[in-house]
Amino acid sequence: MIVAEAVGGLLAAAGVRAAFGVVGSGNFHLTNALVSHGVRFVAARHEGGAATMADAYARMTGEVAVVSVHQGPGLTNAITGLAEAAKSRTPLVVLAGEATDARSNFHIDQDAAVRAVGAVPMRVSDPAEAARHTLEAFRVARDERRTVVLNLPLDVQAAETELGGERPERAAAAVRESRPAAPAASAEQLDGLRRLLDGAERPVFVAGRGARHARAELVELAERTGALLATSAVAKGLFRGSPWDLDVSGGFATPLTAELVRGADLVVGWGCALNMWTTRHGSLIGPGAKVAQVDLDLAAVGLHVPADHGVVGDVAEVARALTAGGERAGYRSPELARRIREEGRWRAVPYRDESGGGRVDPRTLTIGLDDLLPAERIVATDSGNFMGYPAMFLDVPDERGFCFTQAFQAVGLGLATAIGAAVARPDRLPVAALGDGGAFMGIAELETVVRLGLPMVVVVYDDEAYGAEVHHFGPHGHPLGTVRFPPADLAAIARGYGFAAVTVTGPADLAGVAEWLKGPRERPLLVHAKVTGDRPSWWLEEAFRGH
Ligand SMILES: Cc1ncc(C[n+]2csc(CCOP(=O)(O)OP(=O)(O)O)c2C)c(N)n1
Ligand SMILES: [Mg+2]
Repeated sequence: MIVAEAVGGLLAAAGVRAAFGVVGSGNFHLTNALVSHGVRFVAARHEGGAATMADAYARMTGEVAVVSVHQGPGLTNAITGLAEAAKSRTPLVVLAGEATDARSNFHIDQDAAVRAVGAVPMRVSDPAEAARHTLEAFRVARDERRTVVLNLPLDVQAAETELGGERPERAAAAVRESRPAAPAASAEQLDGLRRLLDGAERPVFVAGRGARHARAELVELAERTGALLATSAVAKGLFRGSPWDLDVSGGFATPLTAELVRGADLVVGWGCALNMWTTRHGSLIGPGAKVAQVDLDLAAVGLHVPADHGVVGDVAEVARALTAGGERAGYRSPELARRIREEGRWRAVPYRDESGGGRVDPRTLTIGLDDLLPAERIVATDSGNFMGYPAMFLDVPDERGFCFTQAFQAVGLGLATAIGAAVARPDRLPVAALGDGGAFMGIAELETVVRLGLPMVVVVYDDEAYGAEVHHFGPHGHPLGTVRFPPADLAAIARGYGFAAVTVTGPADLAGVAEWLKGPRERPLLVHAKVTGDRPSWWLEEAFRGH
């Protein structure tokens, strides 16, 4: 057996179930070996798409996903998606062919390229060590939550190896079964947090990515301590169903949520960085409020806003350790329960519908879609001026109903995100919300949606512009010719790919979406929404402040 085949077999034995990639000569045998060992392989049309599909799949399943790319340009095409995954601590193993001979057209310094974006370069450098190197890459990805690029020099891939005997299989199974224990929080750190919770009149929990497995524990602790429950954007949906759910804290927060977080006397970040987005540059932390953070990583404590107290440990275990104790009403009152019920969602915030002249108000569009689309949905959004509309107005059933690949703030990842999420959750209707700029940037993957038979709804908020730039620079009188585009018939383009398509120029056109939903949904649907473009979003102004 050659090394390339052995590596694929080992990753399957370690528990990998899905791989995404673009196959060239340098990853052909690797990819076929994955497939022959039962791993599902999704062929993307661009490596950037493959990386983001894998990222989204890993986020929505909690599994390690594999990306498979050709040496050199196959890897560089994937780099933007890998930067997003690395920043988000998504566990990925990227199998990259490698031309080590500097005279090869395909040669680049692959270690330097991936290290530059925060991924971890590793290598199968010796056929005799292929099992050890491969399983170590898998272990680092899973247990250290890293995006690992496993370089596979072409000559090493082609070398014969003794692998395939019982020992490597057993080693892979051992890695599959092993789970290192999270660091146990110290009694002193736990006591400190208990004192803060027991002394707080108005505690708010803000749960992030590191809390997505800990809903039950946090709901119970919040019950005892009288805390209200919010999340960062990446954990949106975690507390759905609780009457004390404030939804997302930060740029997407409703006026009520912003008011209540700002009014807290204790904010506890649970597996949550409390970054500039989640705290609106710190402005959602009230002047006298105490801040505590619970995180696996000590370095996360106090990184973005000053923290009064840090607990290093697993969110669920820490919450469980604090659940016993006296009950407090805390921030919870019948009056607040009523306000959260009545004002706690963006839909309840009044606005004037500005649809007209052949264009639909993006708020009206999104509320209309929220009414029509089944509740069992999985929403992915691209980046841009439009992105708050789907993030704020489309409700999601739980934390696995929203996939937000925006740690790198790259435009163009939205469609691939929706594909990875759709592969992860075939039971949910996938919804991709894109701007026209992001739609054109990631457009190659429309073919992937059709080929995979995904019953996806792709909504394009088309303002014929890079609206983010228009709104940022327009008011200062700068020329905007570089960021405006002529109308493009995105519905026709989508039909060319094999989509069904509806053009929406006013609220009445949503009838076309209802029609599609009633049908067999054999083809995916693209909703080409010609949106009004005169309204800048203040959440994007927030983003520009962070540049
Ligand atoms: C890869 C990448 N290129 C450029 C940018 C800068 N940028 C931020 S928003 C934006 C416009 C996106 O346009 P569109 O998708 O139409 O959304 P809109 O802002 O119009 O709602 C651009 C070019 C970026 N963030 N990422
Ligand atoms: Mg646009």
